Amino acid sequence: MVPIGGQTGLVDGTVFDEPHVAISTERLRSLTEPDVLNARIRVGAGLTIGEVHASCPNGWTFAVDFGARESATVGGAIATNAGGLRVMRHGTMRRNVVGVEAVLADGSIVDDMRGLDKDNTGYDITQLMAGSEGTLAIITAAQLKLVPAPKNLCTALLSFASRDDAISALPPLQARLPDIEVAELMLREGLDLVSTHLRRTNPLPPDGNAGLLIEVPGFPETLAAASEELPGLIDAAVASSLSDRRNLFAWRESHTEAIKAQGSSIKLDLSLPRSMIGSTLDAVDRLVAAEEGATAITYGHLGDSSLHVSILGVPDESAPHLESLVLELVAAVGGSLSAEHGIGRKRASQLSLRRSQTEISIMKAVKAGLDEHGLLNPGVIFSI
Ligand code: 2HG
Ligand code: ZN
Repeated sequence: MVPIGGQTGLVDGTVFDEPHVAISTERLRSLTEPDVLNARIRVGAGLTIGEVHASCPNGWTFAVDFGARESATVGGAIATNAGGLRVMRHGTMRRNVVGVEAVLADGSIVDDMRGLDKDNTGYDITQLMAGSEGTLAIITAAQLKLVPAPKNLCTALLSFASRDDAISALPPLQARLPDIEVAELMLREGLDLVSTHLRRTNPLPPDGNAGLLIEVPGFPETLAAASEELPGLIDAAVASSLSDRRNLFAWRESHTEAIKAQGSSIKLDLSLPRSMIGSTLDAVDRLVAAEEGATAITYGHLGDSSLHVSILGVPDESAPHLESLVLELVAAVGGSLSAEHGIGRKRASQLSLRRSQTEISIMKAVKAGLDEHGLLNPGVIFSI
């Protein structure tokens, strides 16, 4: 049984060659009146993240947000513990879901929709379901947390002379602006692809090689004062209207499509200790440079130290070798081979690069306890 949400994942969590029953959650569209007093919204698993945003009452918002918001569903986002653009401030789906209703492999229904912030009465079933990738239960509804919507948001693209300058700029910026919600890294190569794809001029100045998309509650003057004297800063484009803001976000959110338009690529979704980002990316660049015709397009969630690296131009026969070299490098510095898209079927054979045998045994014991016949999403997380 393969649960299907919006199918926006990258690791084949809903793709299965063997005969199977696909269970779509698209008709689970219940939506109750948002509960402002308790800052909660109760939704069916089939609503999209965009629909949840649109259902938030005035002055409140749902904090999880990402480019695939109009297709990705609540059930899938919980099952994969989706992250996205605001994790640095609000955490991943785990921190924003306070209850789930789900159907277990034996058909019983678990209704853990109580939604209290504190409830230490044994194991946390909702959190167990978050990130379980459809292997423990099929999520049918959820109780989500609402957060106060920031009053004024300042959105800007800061351009830097080098990638290292952009990476080093984040800690001083955060120290001056503790509420930064978005800090997304984009590099010249990626922006060049997006610029061709969107038929717009690259927003970086000619001597700029890296951009940081920043969003922070406050006014442009506050951001200007905080970014003054950042080493390597060469330009700042501040949004002065909603359409400016949309355009700035489009540069970041169009990376996936622009890369896809180039053909097949090795797609990596890496999480790294912040202190290791610069040196690891340098090492990845060296590995990629050794492969003739290959280019790495790196971009993503600098704010929470997770980056997408898509490697273009690698022949199919050398792709697995290059991919494992990069993943071993990431594991060696204490990074993760899946920051936000999960293990799925694609990375199941690589789980032990990141998790110990003891951890894998714990996960398998939980799986066996809830789904003894292995009916739910076989081959996901653990190879068959
Ligand atoms: C993003 O951050 C998504 O844009 C997709 O996680 C990443 O396409 C990708 O590699
Ligand atoms: Zn991402």
